[in-house]
Amino acid sequence: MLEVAGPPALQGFQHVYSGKVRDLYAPLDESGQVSPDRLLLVASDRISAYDFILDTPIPDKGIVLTRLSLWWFDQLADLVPNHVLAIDVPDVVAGRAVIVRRLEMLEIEAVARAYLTGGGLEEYRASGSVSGITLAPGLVDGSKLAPPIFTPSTKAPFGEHDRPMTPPEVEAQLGAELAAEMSELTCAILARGNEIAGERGILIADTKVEFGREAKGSGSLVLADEVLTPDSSRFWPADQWRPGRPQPSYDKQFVRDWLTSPESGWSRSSGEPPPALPERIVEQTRAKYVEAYERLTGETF
Ligand code: Q0Z
Repeated sequence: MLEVAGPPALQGFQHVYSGKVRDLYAPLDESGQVSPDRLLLVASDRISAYDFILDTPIPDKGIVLTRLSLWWFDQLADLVPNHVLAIDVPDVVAGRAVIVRRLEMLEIEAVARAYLTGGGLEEYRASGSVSGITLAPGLVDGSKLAPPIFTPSTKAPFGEHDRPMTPPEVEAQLGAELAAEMSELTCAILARGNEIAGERGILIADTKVEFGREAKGSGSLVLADEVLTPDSSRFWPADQWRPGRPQPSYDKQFVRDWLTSPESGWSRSSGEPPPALPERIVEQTRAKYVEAYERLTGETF
């Protein structure tokens, strides 16, 4: 079995866990003990499409997304505290890693939707509602939902899909007070995100955030993980938004179009992993990540 390079060994850190595109490490102290209160979160250049991790990395993607998350944490600082402690990290992961506060994570994917698509659209078509919220009739793929709605899901084991949760399920797990706080914060984060992104030609259809707490069973919510990146959110080019059809993806459209074109020789239904991307598609995709970063932040990458 051919495997892509695993997470790099980092001097002074112990590898804890790898997700699809990011790696988690625990800092070691002078005596080699694992730090109980900090983690190192590393964003790789890996990219996923159609539920596969592609063999071809996108150069600088990890840096771009890390810098974008850090920028959003600042934009959201008056709404919610976050887990970031420091950005002085080992040279091999410079720019694409952050030292974060180790939190007690809540086992719920906090999702908010400002536009209807994907799993939310499927649920609406089947039942007229999403996560227990009845929506107006006649909505289509890409319809705007104002204000955004909270559509939480269970954290599925690696490789499985998350399952939608109803409000009573969330309340049973968190209690009414924390459930309300999670719902309000998640929607406020997406609303703030769209206020800012909308002025800069980008719509954020939906987003997934993760929350933790300082200590188990106590304290209010802290925003963890990444925030409002193209990996955790659907970014759409605002000038191409046409409700009633699938919207083009800001970041992944070149990858999707090439993979589903005859040129790739790949079929989504084949069960085969997708082929390596041509250099042209890699370059176009890298440019879209950089463009999103530059448009949103107003900074040059
Ligand atoms: C995040 C994940 C992965 C990246 C655990 N501040 C925190 N405290 C405790 N746990 C986490 C965080 Cl961010 C935490 N994840 C998801 C997995 C790479 C993020 F492999 N898991």
